[in-house]
This record gives sequence, structure tokens and C-alpha cells, in this order.
Amino acid sequence: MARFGRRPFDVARREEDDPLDKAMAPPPNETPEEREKRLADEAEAQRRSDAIDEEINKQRLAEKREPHIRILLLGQSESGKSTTLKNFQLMNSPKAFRNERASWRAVVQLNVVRSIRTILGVMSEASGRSTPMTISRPGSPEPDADSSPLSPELLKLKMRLAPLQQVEEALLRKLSPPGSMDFEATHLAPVTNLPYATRSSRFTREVAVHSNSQWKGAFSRFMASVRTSLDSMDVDFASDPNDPGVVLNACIEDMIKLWTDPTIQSLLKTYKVRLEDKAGFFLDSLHRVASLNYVPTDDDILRARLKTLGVSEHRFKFKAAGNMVSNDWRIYDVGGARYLRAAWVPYFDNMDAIIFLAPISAFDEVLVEDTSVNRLEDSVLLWKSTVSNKLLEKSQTVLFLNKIDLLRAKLEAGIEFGHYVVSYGDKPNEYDAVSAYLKKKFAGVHKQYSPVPRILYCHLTTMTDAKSTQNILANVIYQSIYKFVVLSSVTDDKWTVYMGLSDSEGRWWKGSWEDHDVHAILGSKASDKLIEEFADQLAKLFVEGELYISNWSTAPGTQIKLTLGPGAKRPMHISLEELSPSQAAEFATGIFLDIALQAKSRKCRLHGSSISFQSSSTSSVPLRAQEAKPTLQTCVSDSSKKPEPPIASSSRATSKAATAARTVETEPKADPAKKRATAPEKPAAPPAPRPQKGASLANPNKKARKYKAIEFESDSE
Ligand SMILES: Nc1nc2c(ncn2[C@@H]2O[C@H](COP(=O)(O)OP(=O)(O)OP(=O)(O)O)[C@@H](O)[C@H]2O)c(=O)[nH]1
Ligand SMILES: [Mg+2]
Repeated sequence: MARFGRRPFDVARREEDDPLDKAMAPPPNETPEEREKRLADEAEAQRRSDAIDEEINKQRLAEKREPHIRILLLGQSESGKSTTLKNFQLMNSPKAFRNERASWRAVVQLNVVRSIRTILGVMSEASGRSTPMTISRPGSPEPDADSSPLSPELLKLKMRLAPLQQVEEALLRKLSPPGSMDFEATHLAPVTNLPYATRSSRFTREVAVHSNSQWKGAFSRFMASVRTSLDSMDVDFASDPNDPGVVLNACIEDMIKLWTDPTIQSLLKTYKVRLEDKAGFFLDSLHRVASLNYVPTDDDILRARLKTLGVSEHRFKFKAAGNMVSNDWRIYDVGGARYLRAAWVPYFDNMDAIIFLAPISAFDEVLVEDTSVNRLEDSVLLWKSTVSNKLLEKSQTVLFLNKIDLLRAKLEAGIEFGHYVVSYGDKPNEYDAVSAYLKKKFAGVHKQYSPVPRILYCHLTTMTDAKSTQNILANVIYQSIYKFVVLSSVTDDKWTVYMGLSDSEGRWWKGSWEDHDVHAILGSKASDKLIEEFADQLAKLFVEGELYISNWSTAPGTQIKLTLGPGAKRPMHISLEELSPSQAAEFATGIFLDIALQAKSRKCRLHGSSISFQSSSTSSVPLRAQEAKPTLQTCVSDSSKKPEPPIASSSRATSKAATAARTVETEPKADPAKKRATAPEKPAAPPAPRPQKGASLANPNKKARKYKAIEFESDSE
């Protein structure tokens, strides 16, 4: 009661004492002229402030109206989200990406220091222990106390490397803005017995940076005094005595000695610390990365590790041929550690797509945040909760099963996948089998838990390999921006595929298979029956849209590859060459002609309102950006419609091009004689009799098919 009674007085007193009010108050003894000037200044300041507000509001409104594609990167910590983002940056604006090399130099240096400190931590632990640690995993070699004696030489080395702690602190100071508490502590964490193989995280804590902090800017300012052009690789940081790289450089030989010492190697083995599998591993390139004039390469930047805290938005403008669809992208990168995941949810609304990263090499690792949880299990659970989230039900799902390079290396090193994933049973401990199993597992979860049926685009990736990654990212981008139509035809000696791109330039590609291509797949002695079955299978893949385009490039004349059955054990590929503009025009005209003639023969009326090529699936014209956002689909048809079986057509067409476009027949011709037995007749001249149901181009929905996701049955285990 008493407090309530005093409140008005307190408030009044606070207002009186408000330092802002005091600062803003007119000076005592203000003359009328001064007052007039002050009021004029204030009015001007207000006008400017209003103008700025108005500008901001305008920009906000414009942004709202401006169509853009929103992509959210999701996955546990160290799954490769930020690395994916770096790949997008490298692809979209390599110059800007490379301009940040100076900042990444510091991160690489930090990664080096962290690795060395991990070794020093192991040494401390080994020398401090009188009995070996208990390793809970049965079957793994027990550490042997006698195997880790530290020689006086090693102890001296350890002491000589002590200044690295100051290097680390200096780098952190330079990277984080003044007063920032963004970086997590990097002191040695207490030791715990971990049940799994990877334990290095207990020896050091992660270096992290808040996504909103201007760490690159801060560092660039710091480096500005010494930096010449970072576009050239010839930068001399040695002239700056404050560069932490100077001390690091002085430690090169000692670091190499430590890392290559056989005792240290066996100690690391004993303690199951596989630094070479860890993020930010550069110890095999010490001479290069610790040199005074070191400037990170693109690869180094992709391999550098800096943990993300918070969520950051990155804008890209992808260049699409023509301007029919939106090519403004916003990519959101989030921190994947468990305690950061709550911050994801506000971004779930209205996402066009999510790219989920699951590091499948982590089957024998545990979460840093909770050492009782297997990282692969965490990924599967996170995937399950992501795909089942109602807010994301309209988002396209792209899954990157990442770190396959490390998966391969671990399996080749004899680490048993089945040991950690019991349901895998005794299947072969080989990359193909394991990756297929995991693909199936993740696809099964997607199928089972998606609130609505939707396509899954799944890729096996190595995000640190820019070349292969860019191909995959290009696929993700073109799936979003472009739409395609695929048509095929069979003539006596060839199966020909045409693929059209719905951009404003009307581009077409063409590829074909002849007898020898079929025999190359089935063997030269393939029986008629086998060839027939193969043709049926091929037709099914084609009609059901089990197609995928790789080697995508917008560059004119680039050869691209159409993959049939990307989810099959042995996908098949057909190379497509781009048609010249005049060939493409002739081909497209042929299709129109055929449509018109067939429509006429069926007494269809061709007038504006009844035929809308805008919405026709074969025409595959993308919706204008302002009408609808493009989706991550390469499809051309309405996926909700059940695909029709391939048609043994007896329809007719006039031109070769129109013939090609007419049907979705997919039987490759292995032998002209056999072909005649099974293939459709060669087309004759129009007018055609009414074609079989679904066979006509006048009803194109029956032909063009959606590229379907790779989908597997749910893992029954
Ligand atoms: N060997 C290998 N390393 C990878 C691959 N993808 C990412 N990395 C490395 O793994 C580390 C972690 O990747 P990040 O992209 O930082 O992981 P993140 O998902 O952003 O992690 P948080 O920011 O903690 O959520 C980095 O050092 C990458 O270079 C891969 O495919 N293979
Ligand atoms: Mg990150």
C-alpha cells in the first residue's frame, strides 16, 4: 500500500530528473532570436527524421511487394549450414566472398590454435592421469597408461607453445566488436568420459560469433592498416607487429613437430581424438596457413569453422535468363546447437523452402550439448520434427545428407556403422550401402511425417567441395527459378528426348539413344525380353517424372545431363545438347502446329479463353513473379494428376519436330527389327484420326510430367 502511495511522487521525481529532458531543455536566459533559431532547427531536424521514417517505410513496403524466395537453412550444429551459405555466396558473388579473406584468415588461425590446444589438452590429461581413462564402448582399444609417457622434449614443446593462448585471445579481441561478449569461452572444458569415439570437444570449447555482429567488418578495420589488395594473394601481414599471425608463424616448426610426433599421434589415437575429422582442421597445411603472407583460398574459407549464434539473413540476386520469375533470394542461416533452436520457429512462417543438413558422418559422435545423445539420432529426430511442423507444410524440402567425404573415410578406416546404428544389422560396412540406407531412412521419415504429401529433393553432399556443391546448389536454384518440359519420341533407329526451358528465350536441348547406348547398359547379348522390360521400365521412369537434370548451366551451348531414375540403384544418363535458336524456333513451331492440327481434328476450338498456354503444362510458362512465387520444382505438370501410362500412339504429325513432341513414348530402339515389333508406327501425315485417350498433344496434361522426389518406403526397423 505504502509503495502505491509513493508512486506518483516517484514518477514525477524521475521525470524531473530525466537527464534527457535536461539535455533537451532550452537554455536558461534564451533570447527571442535564439529561441526562434532553436525552433527552426528543431523543425528541420523533425522534417529530416520524418523523411527518413518515410523512406524506411517505403523500403519496407517495397520489400513486401517485391517477390523473393525465402530459404531457411536448418540442421544441428556443425552440420554444414554456414558452409552451404558460403557456397551460395561463392557462387553468386565470388568477388565479395574473396574480399572477406582477411577476416577468414583470422578464423583459420583460430582453428589452428584450437587444434593445437586440443593436443595440449590431451597431453595435460595424459600426464595428469595415473590410471587410464575408462572407455565405455566395448571392443574399442583401452588406453594404456604406459603408452602415453611425455618425454622431456615433448614437455618442452608444450611449454614453447604456451604463447598460443595469447594468440587466441588476440584473435578473439580483433574479431569481436569492442564490448561484445559474442565469443564463447575457449578455456579447456572439464573432462568427462564420453561413450563415443569423438571426444575432442571436451578439450576445447568452440569459437563462435553472433550472426548479427559485424565481426568481418571489425576485423577488416583492424587489418586495414596492413592490407593491400586481398584480391591478390600477395599480402604481407608481417609488417604489422600486432598481427597475431606473427607469433603463430614463429610457432610453425614447433606445431609441426608436435602434430607429427609419433607419441602424440598414438596418444590421440588412445584418447580417440580424430582431429583430421574435426571441423576447421588445418594441421596438415601448417607451413602454408601459418605463413606471414597467408591469404585463405576458397577451400580454406569453406573449411574454416566458426559457430553461428542467432539467425542471420543473407540476400542474393540470382541471375535467371529473362525476368519472368523472381530471382531475389533471402537465405537464413541459424545456429544449430540445441539451446539455439528455439530461435528458429519465428522464421518458419512463409518459408518457400528449407534446406536441411544432416551430417551423416556423425554416426559415431555425440552432441557437444548433451554427450548422451548420438549426433545421427539427433539429426533424424530434428528432421522428423522439422518435416512434421505444420508451419512448414507448404515449404519445399531439400535434404542434404552432408559430409559424405568423412563418412567414406570413417567406413574405410573400419569404423563399423552397424555398431552405432543397430537397425542397420550386418549389411556391408560400405559407403554405397550405408548412404542408401540413410537416404531411405530420412526419406521414410519425410514421407511418414509430412503433414501433406510433398516432394523431397535429397542430395548426398560434401559442402567443403565447392565444385560438386555448386552443381547441387545450381540444381536447387534452377528448380526454384525455371520450369521445364520434357518430350520424347521413337523413330526407327533412335529414342530422342527434347527438353525445353520456359525462359523468355525459348531454349531447347536434345539428346538421343541409339542401339549401342542400350547395349552399353544391358550388355551386348541382352535378350529381346530384357530389352522390352528395360523399355517398359524406362517408359515408366519417364512418364512418372523420375527425372533429374545435372550439370545445369545457363551458359549457352552447355551440354547438360538428364538423369533417369535418380533414386534407382543405377541411374541412367542421357546427354542433351542445346539446339541453336533457329532449330529451337523450328521445333517449337512444329509443336504448335501439331497441337493445332490435332485440336482441329478433334474439333477443339482454339481461341484465347479456351486455350491458355500460361497454365498449360506442356507450355510450362512460369507464373509471373507478381502472380505467384516460383516453387522448388522442375516440374511442368500438375502433380496431383495421376500420370498416364506411355502411349503406343498411332497419332500423326506433320513435321519431324512435331513427331518428337507428340508422345511420351520412351522405348529406346535396340534393334530396328525388334523395334518394329514393339514400337509405335512411324507417324503419317495429318489429318489424324482421333488419337487414343491421352495420346494427343491437344491434351498436354497427359504428357508432361513432374520430376518426382526420390522416395523410399519408411524404414520398418
Ligand atoms: N569434411 C567436411 N567438412 C564439412 C562439410 N560440410 C561442412 N564441413 C565443415 O564442418 C564445419 C562446420 O560447418 P558449419 O557450416 O560451420 O556448420 P553449421 O551447421 O553452420 O554449425 P552451427 O553454426 O554451429 O549451427 C566447418 O568447419 C565446415 O568446413 C563436409 O561435407 N565435409
Ligand atoms: Mg553456422
